[in-house]
Amino acid sequence: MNFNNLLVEIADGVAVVTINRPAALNALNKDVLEELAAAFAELESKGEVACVILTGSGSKAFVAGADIAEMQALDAVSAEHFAKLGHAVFNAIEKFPKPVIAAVNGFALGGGCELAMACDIRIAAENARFGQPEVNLGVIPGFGGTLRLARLVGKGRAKELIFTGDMVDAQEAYRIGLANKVVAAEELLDKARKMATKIASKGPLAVRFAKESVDNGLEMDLDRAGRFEAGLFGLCFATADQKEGMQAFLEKRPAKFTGK
Ligand code: CO8
Repeated sequence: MNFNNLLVEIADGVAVVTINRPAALNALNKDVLEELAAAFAELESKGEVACVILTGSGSKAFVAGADIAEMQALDAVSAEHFAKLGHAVFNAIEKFPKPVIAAVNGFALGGGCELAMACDIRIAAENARFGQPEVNLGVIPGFGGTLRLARLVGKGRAKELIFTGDMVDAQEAYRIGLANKVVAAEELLDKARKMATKIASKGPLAVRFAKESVDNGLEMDLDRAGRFEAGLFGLCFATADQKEGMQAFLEKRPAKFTGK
């Protein structure tokens, strides 16, 4: 998989996608967004990939935001178009049928924080900094920040972060539920790989259905969400993985899942 702004490596069931514009702190321009869409579309069809890690190149930034130089000249119509492109790409990552872990290796600001929030799990390096500083530029978060931040950390905290434009460090992000865990910067990719490999060893269809149930269930009332979950639970019993998983338990051996 060859891209101008991304590096993609696949090993042991895990794909690592690295946004590679370190001179601009991995800022998201139109090309990066389009390449991210293409990379995830290609990874979806790769049966050998069970989990994806998304990170930024260099030690300073995950992604320092949408590309301000590119955005500066937009008019109202093209800005809406750019925002819709970001929404489409981030929605595709959120709905990607395999888990996506953001390994946040420095600044995750504006569109960078929004991208990390579209991932299923965020592991933060000790030097990570999260924030939605768009008001400093006279704009609002436009790639889903007002929506996903409020869902992740609650309305009050989301409004404080968005209205002040303040950054929070990795420990504070962990405290408010924006980061799942904080690790030493030099261990970030190892820890992310370890978690991804563990997930990759589970029944892939079960993991996929669980992701669908959590994400969709949160947008439904409890009654409908319960019925949705029960339907997916039932669907598990149409898979070979359910038969293998339960048989392996009873035979006291590790399960060999096939994703079928
Ligand atoms: N866009 C473009 N270039 C950037 C960006 C960015 N977001 N962030 C950093 N860079 C560039 C700098 O311009 C600089 O380039 P150069 O070396 O050519 O001057 C290089 O990266 C290094 O940056 P700094 O010298 O500024 O590094 P510092 O360590 O001094 O500071 C910071 C690091 C604090 C991260 C600082 O770079 C910064 O504040 N960056 C901007 C952060 C920001 O405001 N992000 C939000 C952008 S807006 C956004 O994301 C909106 C998303 C929704 C869009 C909706 C569509 C319409």
